[in-house]
Amino acid sequence: MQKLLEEDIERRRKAAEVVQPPVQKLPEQKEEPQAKIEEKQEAPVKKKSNKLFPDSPLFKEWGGNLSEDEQREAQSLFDKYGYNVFLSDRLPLDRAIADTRDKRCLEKTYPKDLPSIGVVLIYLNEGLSILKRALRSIIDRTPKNLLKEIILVDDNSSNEDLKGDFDVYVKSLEQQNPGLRFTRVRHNEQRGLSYARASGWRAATADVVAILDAHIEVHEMWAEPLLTQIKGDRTVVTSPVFDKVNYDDLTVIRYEPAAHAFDWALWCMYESFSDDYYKLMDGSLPGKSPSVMGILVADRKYLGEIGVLDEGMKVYGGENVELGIRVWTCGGSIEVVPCSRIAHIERAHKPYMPDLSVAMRRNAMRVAEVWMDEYKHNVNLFWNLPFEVLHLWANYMFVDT
Ligand SMILES: [Mn+2]
Repeated sequence: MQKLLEEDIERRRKAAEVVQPPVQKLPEQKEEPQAKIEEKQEAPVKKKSNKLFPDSPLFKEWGGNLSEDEQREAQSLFDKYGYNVFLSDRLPLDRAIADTRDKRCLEKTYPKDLPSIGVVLIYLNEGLSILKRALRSIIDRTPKNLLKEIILVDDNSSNEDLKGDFDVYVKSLEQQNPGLRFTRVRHNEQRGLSYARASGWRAATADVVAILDAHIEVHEMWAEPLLTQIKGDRTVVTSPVFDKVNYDDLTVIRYEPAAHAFDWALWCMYESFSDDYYKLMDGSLPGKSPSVMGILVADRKYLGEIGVLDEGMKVYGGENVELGIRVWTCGGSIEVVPCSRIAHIERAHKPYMPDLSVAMRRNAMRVAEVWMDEYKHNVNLFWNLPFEVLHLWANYMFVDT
């Protein structure tokens, strides 16, 4: 029973990592032909090497043309980061990505006097070129008059290149963009996502704060639709729609807009919008959502008024659900805004903590204890708490005698 439940949790965790929203299927084929053409073009030039890592998820679809040395390098970078840094290092920082918006988004116009935006990027041993590309996309694809500041929050990275090389890069961006304020926040111990996000919020000064992961690229016009919603109602906390960036070939796969919901594990999952939303027959319209997947864009002061985030949440998981409950309970609402899109790498594994389920369970218990009153038992039941206590007790008895 214990084992089965653990497997179920693991399965759900994995499903949530790669979960696809219910109403979609198109994009996968879109990018593939191009990748195949490239392989064909390069095939005659290079000698075919042996596949050194036939079981590695990195080489399942990608890397057929690499020499053995290159395979070794790519695999070791993949082990370290959970995505393809070997390829990222070879792609332009300002690479173009497909426009995945609904056509109706292209016809929309937005107010001229939108609030200013500050972007917070949280990182922990992120690939240097991945982080640079995120910055590049934000600077290139956010109107200069709206982008007030970028706040870089380092949750105690140990990688050397995030010290020297990255500092040099940020300095060069500062020189190229004199009107843009850069702020560095560094933690001297790992504080986890929730605390890191809140520390970024504390450093922000813009009207609106966008708290993003650092393994992203923003699409054209990502900011305007979000700022328009917040300008209309400062208590709306918004999320863009994520597109998936494959961890192996780094191509962008379109995701259909969907609400960000959660289950009794308090684990985030995609869910349909309300029936009323679909009656409008317009997929470019913002839809109400129970929670956010993680990334959020909100009025800075409003976020402060509702207490920002629960900084007692550790590592990862559940903090986004907590925010959802907090926002709705405090009189605000959450919207997913389809005309705003961000491409986000879904890692194969998270190098900073191989087993996240311990932190996830602890955080779920905490959310249940704080917010869920009599419903907290459902959460405890999902996480198998009664069995776990018995199990620990049994172990103790046996070891002790
Ligand atoms: Mn992420």
